[in-house]
Amino acid sequence: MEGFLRSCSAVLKNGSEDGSGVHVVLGNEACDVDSMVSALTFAYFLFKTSGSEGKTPVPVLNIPRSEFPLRTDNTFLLRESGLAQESLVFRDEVDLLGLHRAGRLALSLVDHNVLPSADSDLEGAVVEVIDHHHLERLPSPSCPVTMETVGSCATLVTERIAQKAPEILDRQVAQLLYGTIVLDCVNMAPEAGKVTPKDSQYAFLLESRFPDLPPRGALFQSLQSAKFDVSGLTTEQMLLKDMKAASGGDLKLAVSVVYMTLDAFLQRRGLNQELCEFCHKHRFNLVVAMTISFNENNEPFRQLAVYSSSTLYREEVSQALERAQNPCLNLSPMSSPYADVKAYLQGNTLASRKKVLPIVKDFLREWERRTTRRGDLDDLDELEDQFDPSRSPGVDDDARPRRYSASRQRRPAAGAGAEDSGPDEDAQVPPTPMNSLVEGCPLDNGMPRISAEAILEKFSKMAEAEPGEGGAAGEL
Ligand SMILES: [Mn+2]
Repeated sequence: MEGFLRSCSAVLKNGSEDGSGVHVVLGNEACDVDSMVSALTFAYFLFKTSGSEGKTPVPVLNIPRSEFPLRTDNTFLLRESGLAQESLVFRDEVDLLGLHRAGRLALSLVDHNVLPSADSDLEGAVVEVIDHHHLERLPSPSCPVTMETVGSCATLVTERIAQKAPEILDRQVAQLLYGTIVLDCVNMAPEAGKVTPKDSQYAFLLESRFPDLPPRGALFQSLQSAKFDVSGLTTEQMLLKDMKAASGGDLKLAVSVVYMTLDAFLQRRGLNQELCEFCHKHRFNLVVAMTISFNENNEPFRQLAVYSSSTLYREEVSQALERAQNPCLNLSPMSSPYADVKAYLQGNTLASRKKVLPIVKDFLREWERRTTRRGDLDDLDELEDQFDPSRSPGVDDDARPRRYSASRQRRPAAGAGAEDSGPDEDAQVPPTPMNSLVEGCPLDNGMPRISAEAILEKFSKMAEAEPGEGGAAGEL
């Protein structure tokens, strides 16, 4: 598998010279574990069985490479299976449209069955579909479709391999497929309502052929934890993973959920500098970091930090949070190693970001009213200077968007698993897929209890909240 993957990037480089064909296997834009593994293993199957009519099979992960570290469950399974990220090919590394226009592209879709509108020009290249989502494509003689509503698309790829070329199934390929099926089918628990007889059949087949695969319960737990493990991320990646942006008047801020203790977060080397750079790069004046961790009884433990290089903004937002009554956050100050960071223990452990964001937005509306009514730009700068005489105007002015120019940021691309799609929010970066941690996340009330009731309740809620197919929430 590794050798095959390494040859793929070489093929893309050399192919541009010799004009040979490429058969790309493409997963969906959420690039969850199922999409990644289905693309890798189906392309490998085509490669080993010479099933591509002279074109070289290449699995392509449907996100830019820079976003891959945020998919911590993907990176975990890849690492556990002994594959290197470097050997993967990402969407921003291959010109699919160019290849198609040159008549050199064949495209197989796995884990989705229609191309998003932005890719509709590639439709002519689609030669096959393997998917487990609701079918939105008309069958055609030129494009065979394998669609079954099983728990995981990886089950359908396993079936194809088992029926057509069982000899190519080695332990590495088996572990990728097995991990994906177990994750998508919620540890094969019937109560979760995901697993089908076919998923069980092929999970069992993989287990019997490779008895040394990790036990399914342990594998499921480690994949589930990997989803929430941010320890390998940079500070910027941590803040982006589950971020919502909001603005009012001249103030643009981010509210990020960070899955570690605040103490550990604040102890990260160079944190103050990294927060400062984060604000500059993403044009925020302030960041609220809401940390969540779990005690030995798996009860959630919440802390909260407010960062801004501007004392005025930092104090105003902190006071709004301290004074909040709906709900009361029950904040008690903690010591902070940085003057630009206010740190709190959040006594109200039930107040997730879903509860905190409205408080922040209320404040922003009020702030906009207050500062706009003041009218004269200079008044506010004077006021701010009173709060923060050490402020460096050059730096701060650059970081702060121009007042009264509350320009709308572009909406995140549809189909990218956009969960943060409230109409009144500015989202500067596309949100991470829904299988990452957003509000109402399964961990908000403790580690997941895999009981029938808990899962059924969670899933019926998710089904209500997310009627669309194709996003990663539909996958969990
Ligand atoms: Mn899937």
